[in-house]
Amino acid sequence: MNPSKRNRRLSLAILGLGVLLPAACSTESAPTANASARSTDPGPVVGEERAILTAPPMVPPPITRDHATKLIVDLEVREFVSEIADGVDYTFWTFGGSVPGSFIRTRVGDVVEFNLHNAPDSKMPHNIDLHAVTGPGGGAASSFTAPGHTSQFSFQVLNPGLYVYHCATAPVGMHIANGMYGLILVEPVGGLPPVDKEYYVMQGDFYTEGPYGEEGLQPFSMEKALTEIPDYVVFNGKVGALVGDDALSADVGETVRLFVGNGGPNLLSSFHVIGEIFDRVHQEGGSTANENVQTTLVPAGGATIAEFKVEVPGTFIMVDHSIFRAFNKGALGMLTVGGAEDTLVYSGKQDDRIYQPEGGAVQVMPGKGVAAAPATRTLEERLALGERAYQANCMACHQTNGQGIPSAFPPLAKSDYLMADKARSIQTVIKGLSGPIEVNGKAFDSVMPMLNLSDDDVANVLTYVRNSWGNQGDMVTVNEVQAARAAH
Ligand code: HEC
Ligand SMILES: [Cu+2]
Repeated sequence: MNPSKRNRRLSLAILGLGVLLPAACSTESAPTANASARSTDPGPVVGEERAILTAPPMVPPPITRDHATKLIVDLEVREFVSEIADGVDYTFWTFGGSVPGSFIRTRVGDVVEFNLHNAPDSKMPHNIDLHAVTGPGGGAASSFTAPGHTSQFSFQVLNPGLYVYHCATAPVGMHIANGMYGLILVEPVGGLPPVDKEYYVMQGDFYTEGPYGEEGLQPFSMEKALTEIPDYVVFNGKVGALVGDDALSADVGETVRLFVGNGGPNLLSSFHVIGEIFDRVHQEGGSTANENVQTTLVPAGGATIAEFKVEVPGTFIMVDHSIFRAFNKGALGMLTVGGAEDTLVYSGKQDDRIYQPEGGAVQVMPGKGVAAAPATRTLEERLALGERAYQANCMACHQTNGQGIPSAFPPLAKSDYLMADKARSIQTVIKGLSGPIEVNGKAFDSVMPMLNLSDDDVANVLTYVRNSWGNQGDMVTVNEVQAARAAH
């Protein structure tokens, strides 16, 4: 789900300013006194206010009050169809209209009055189990809500930390698989240390009837969910929810705090930011901080707080380091850091020269001198061999159906750039490509490596690519590939 547009506006619309009332107003607040047995005494509950809720990747502002309060939360369950990937629709069930659901920020000792609304046009009843609740079912039994109804219950947050909440209505797995999870933060007495940027990122795995990238409305597949082999693993509800214009951002010198959750329903996340080291990780969302961490494990139904300072500019890619999920199933987001270079911390590429381990003799490129392939093939042969060459050499980046990944790998399917110039497309495959290009109106500025393919392979793969996924072109021949090699 794209967090930037409708959801963000909706959640901002329900922001309420805290209304402070005299302490005496609320009799339910009385039980708080016994929480004082803890070493970090949250003190008595004073007044009441309405919780600020935000859609991902935004986080409500830090809590500045120095006392516990009665905190009123209004969360509406909504079911709707939205894109899980470009061109692929899915029926999401949501807490607050986004996946993950609205971020709830509380302070230890707060008494939360929770109002769970289920929209009148919902088809299913829903409830909520908050891991921050001390009590049977985490609130599930008290919050079971039919469409068009509201349930109210209240609980006191006794333990600071970052907690997952989720729907727990049967079939529980299906409600979670459809996007019904989010995070609730319980700040300790005195709050969290201040940082410059805070963001909300939550992973989830999705199971669809059609394979990854198959267009149209995709129903939930119970069979795939049971075997725990998802078609999609995404951050914030959609492939590409956190890339390009929707990437997280920070400036050099700033400190960043990521509230990272994993809704599952099945997979564990090996959360990693490429090119960054977490200075501090509150593993499992708890109070102990580990330092200098590369990859942190976020269990299904668990969370982590990762903090780091950004020292150099560039694009930092967030992944689930179970890496096929990142490059082939969607678990990839971006943090864009602006500001001045620090070449001592990171130099960038300083030199590129020929490496000759055997001395200065003539280098033989792999792929040449192999048994000669026939110079002529039928179109059918090239298409069949080209499909295999595509899967072996191109698919990891350009994806199963040539759809690419927004802002990272351009599409080959219906690519105007590809189809406009056959000779250029041959050059791209034999020499690689870098620098800014525009494909179907979208800008890319990245690097495609040089691939050491034989002339026959290049002819096959380009014949295949130029005749697949809506592209229509003529055959690419070995002669044309040889001419392209000679031209440069
Ligand atoms: C490691 C990732 C990677 C692999 C593998 C890869 N590409 Fe690319 N490809 C890219 C990137 C990145 C660009 C865009 C480069 C830029 O921004 O200048 C690109 C651009 C292209 C383009 C031009 C843009 C467009 O969308 O039409 C074509 C054509 C292309 N690749 C074909 C292929 C083919 C065919 C293969 C396999 C033989 C392949 N690529 C393998 C990453 C890759
Ligand atoms: Cu539900």
